[in-house]
Amino acid sequence: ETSGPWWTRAVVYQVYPRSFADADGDGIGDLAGILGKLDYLAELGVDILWLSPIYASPQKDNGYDISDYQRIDPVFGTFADFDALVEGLHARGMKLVMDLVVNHTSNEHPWFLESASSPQSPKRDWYWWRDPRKGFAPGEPGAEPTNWGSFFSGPTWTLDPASGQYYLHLFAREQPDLNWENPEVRAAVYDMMTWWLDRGVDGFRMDVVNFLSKTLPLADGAVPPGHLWGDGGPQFMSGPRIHEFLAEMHREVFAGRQAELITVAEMPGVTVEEARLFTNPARAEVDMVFQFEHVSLDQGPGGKWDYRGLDLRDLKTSWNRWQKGLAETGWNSLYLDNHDQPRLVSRFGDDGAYRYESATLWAALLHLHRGTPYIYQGEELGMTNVPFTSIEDFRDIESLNWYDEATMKLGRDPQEVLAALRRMSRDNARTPVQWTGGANAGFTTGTPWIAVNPNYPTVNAELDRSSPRSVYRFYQRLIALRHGSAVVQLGRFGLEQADHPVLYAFTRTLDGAVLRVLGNVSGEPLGLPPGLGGGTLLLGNYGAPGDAGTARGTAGQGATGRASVMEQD
Ligand code: ISL
Repeated sequence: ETSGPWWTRAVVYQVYPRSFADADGDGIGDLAGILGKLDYLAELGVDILWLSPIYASPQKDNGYDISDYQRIDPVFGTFADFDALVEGLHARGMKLVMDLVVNHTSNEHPWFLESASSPQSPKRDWYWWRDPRKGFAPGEPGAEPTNWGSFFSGPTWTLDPASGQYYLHLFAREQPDLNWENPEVRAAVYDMMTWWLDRGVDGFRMDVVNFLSKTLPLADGAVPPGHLWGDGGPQFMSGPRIHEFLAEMHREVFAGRQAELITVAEMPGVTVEEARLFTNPARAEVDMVFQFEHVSLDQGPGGKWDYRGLDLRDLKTSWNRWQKGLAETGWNSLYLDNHDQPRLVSRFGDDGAYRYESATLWAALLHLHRGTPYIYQGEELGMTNVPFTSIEDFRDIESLNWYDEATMKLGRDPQEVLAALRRMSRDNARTPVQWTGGANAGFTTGTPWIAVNPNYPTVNAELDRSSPRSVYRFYQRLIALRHGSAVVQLGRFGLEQADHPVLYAFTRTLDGAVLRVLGNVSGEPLGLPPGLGGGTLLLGNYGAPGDAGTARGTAGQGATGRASVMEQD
């Protein structure tokens, strides 16, 4: 078998529309802005554009709080812009994947307004309404129906004073959870999805889709040390009906469609064993999952604000397990960056003197695993974390809520909280894409909604793409390599040197062809262990790009941040 489903050959590019390109000068990126960059994306070679939410939204969580699934938020444009985007992508041989956010809606969605209007509302049961805890009056401290903490700080329950009942929200209070137990909710979502497919979209990235099924009855979770609230995760991650819901969604929405579609399930907390079930083609649930194990390895027990640094061996162990676990059945998504993560070159590499080497090294390691790679806007330019100086610089609801809770309720030192935000805040990924060295990095003619990273005069697309040391050109070559190579698409993964603290080495093997990938993930030159150096260099980040295919066995002198992709003779 030397050819898998079409998406085994594909590379995905994620656009966070608010921060990508602003065509109308209001300081917020828009669909027309994306349309103007399609040639940039086509030249990069990506196959699929995943568009973060553009639906009508109060924008409390930058569009992950949707008030109408079948309208475009005016801040992003119109349906005419949207149709032009679909057409422009398809004309260039690219596909469009939409974000599907159906664990929750906005609290301004008409479904929620109706649900909240009265306990007798026919839509009351579309959301999770509960009485206060037994023995407690509404609003009394501790009266929340469960002790769960929200992903965005505070409790997962908000009181509706009129009815005396609470509603559930795993995220912000403006993001009430839909009740997927109710078949009317599921039918309404499937209709909406069908409507978008009929409009020409090619699939969905499904936001926190393993949270849809909750374990009943809802019950308290353990309170981790140093926390205010309990962990509800075990009660809503991959709950009892999740496979049933996803199989039903597949049947109702995707089955029988002729087009080449794709479904990507974002699943915080998912295990390899569960992922194999979710992505087993025979079960017809989803095509691939987005898992989080590898982006949690640099954190302590306190979670994302408790940064400890990455031990490369932990990453190798984790990725190896996922590669092996989904080798025969199922499929991996490969990512290091997205709109919820800090920038990879700052997080895992050196964003100063060795920025080019770090960015390309991590790109090579990531893209040459078995799975579908994802590039997050700006990653292909080696964009970095941002030197935010004050809490006023941040916009992200998760970051702002945590700052308040940590400083006001937990008594943490504001400077320490700020330092943790600077390292891990989602806003690191959300500053405008740096297109040029001109005003506002060429992102907008107006005032950007969040400040541009001050390094834009030296880090921008114009400069990068005309440099001999171009991160963009390296991604271009990685993508071309995947397109032309069955070994990259489907080869068996073999980890080498598992215990080496700074060398990441692996092979991909298919029908006798062997590809070897070597990366020196350190700031020091590195001698290679015997037996790893031979072969023809297909791609490397040292030496001129023209060396690819000619230089032989040069990885042996491995230098700082060096990556080499060799074809074994
Ligand atoms: O970034 C996180 C907080 O540390 C994650 O827990 C994140 O919230 C989780 O991955 C779910 O993310 C998705 O759903 C959220 C939205 O804010 C994120 O942007 C989205 O990717 C709620 O819709």
